[in-house]
Amino acid sequence: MSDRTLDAVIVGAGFAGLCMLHRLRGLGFTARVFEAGSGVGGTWFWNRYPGARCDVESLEYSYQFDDALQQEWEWTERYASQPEILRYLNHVADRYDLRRDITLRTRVASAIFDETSDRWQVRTDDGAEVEARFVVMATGCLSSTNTPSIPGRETFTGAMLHTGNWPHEPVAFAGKRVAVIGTGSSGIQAIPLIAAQASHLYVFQRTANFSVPAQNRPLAAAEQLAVKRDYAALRTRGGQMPFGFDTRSTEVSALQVSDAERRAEYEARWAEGGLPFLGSFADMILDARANATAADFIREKIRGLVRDPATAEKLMPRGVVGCKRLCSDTDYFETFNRANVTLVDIAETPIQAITATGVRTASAEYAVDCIVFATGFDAMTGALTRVDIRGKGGRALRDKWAEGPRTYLGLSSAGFPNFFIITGPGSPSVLSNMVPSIEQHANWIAACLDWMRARGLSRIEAAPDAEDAWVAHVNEVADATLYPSCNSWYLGANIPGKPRVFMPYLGFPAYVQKCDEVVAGGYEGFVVG
Ligand code: N01
Repeated sequence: MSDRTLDAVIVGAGFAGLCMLHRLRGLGFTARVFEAGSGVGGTWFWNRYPGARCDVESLEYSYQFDDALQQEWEWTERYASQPEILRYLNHVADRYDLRRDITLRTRVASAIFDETSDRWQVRTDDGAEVEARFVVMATGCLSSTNTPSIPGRETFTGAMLHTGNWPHEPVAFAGKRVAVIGTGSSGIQAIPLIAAQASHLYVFQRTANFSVPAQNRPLAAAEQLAVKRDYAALRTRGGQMPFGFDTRSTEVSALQVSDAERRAEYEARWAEGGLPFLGSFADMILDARANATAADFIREKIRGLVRDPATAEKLMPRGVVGCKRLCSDTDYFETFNRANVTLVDIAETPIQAITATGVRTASAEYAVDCIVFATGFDAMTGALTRVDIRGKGGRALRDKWAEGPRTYLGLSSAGFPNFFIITGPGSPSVLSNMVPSIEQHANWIAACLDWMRARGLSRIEAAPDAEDAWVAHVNEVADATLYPSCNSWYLGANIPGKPRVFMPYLGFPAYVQKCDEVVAGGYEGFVVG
């Protein structure tokens, strides 16, 4: 092995890359992280739009690898804001002295596997090359932004922003006419804050979304202390829930209880706030009739929150609660009661063009100074396929995945030895609390490298038959739910031409058990040598 050969190159310095680096260094491996941004933080570095905050509670959306860290870090709100999470990640980078192995402002352009040496040749966009035994993609599930190619976009003379790639300097909306295109989680968070500043805000909505109130609040010291007295209990509880955090999920069917009991449960969850709404009943995402009871409840709430009945009607989602990711908001629906906010239903009157001065739909032209794209991401695969990754026989990952991603456990893809993905397609990832999922993967990968080192092994890759069986299993689990029934980004349906394949794996506890069994079986389903 040449002196220049690293044990691992890690791509990305968000939650995943930082944790992976810490884990590998702790086992005595050499590793370097390459990060395109000018700072660490990943998602929380790029998504700086007004209102950006996590919708998993801060006490659970945090690392658990070091009890001292989770004891000492003080969260100030129930749901942490983007600046606070970014501070936390910078603290982690400093606390564990990670920065010396992180190269910022450097994008990995290609990673080519050399079959004769079992080494990856990794090239960065500045033309530098580095050799590594392993590559770990810690590139995030929601990091490759999607800006729709609306005709005339390049002719717009005002400012154009994307929530997922927000400027570092403050953006002043005061006195400005603003268009927000998109009403997913990002749009729903940003819209109330932009509305509070802009002279007029036009919200261009293609599909109305289900959203529940976050009920965010300052985190009381006593509440934080109570969790910290027995942090392990909260982590264990979260790990046993389908989404990997404490949704207070029940085993009860929405169809087995009386109307009054069902309503009481929804009211309690609404008042409690946030994503645990999905834990109201066990069959929420499994049974269309059960789900319809939740959909009716949320629509009734919207009717009560929005004064103008015609606007309320347009804001009412028609589909399945949770099929597109459930949003969590602060005053989203109430924002449409403001005189300076107009909802433009682009399902009814589609956007035809962006002009020099605004947005033109089939029925009107809206003059604006600024357009905010809250139009999401090429989720789960975009950040992987934009890197030129070539495995055995020079085969490109993007070619292998042309009909949709194929992985074993979401961690590895056949034909790409010594190559790992953190929270890749086929793992719980975006259907789970990302931080525990990331840690579980980083731990699994680090233990795998350690196991190989102890046995003098130089190569590990997914066996094609194990991968085929896993892909079939991921689909089988998804097909037993309501998830495939809508055009969500979980299915790639938000990106024109992207194959329609359900990408995440539902069921965090079963998944962790499977990963543990694979290890116990001597890395069952992998070919090692
Ligand atoms: O993106 P999205 P996001 N013309 O894809 C619309 C996480 N997240 O950035 O539904 C017009 O959900 C699109 O319309 P439609 C979370 O996992 C978490 O908001 O396709 N409109 C939709 O309304 C989330 O799910 C947090 O019809 C177009 C919107 O743009 C994920 O990130 C906060 C369009 C995109 O919604 C992505 O959320 C933020 C077009 N051509 C994000 N193309 C929290 O933790 C798309 N749209 C709280």
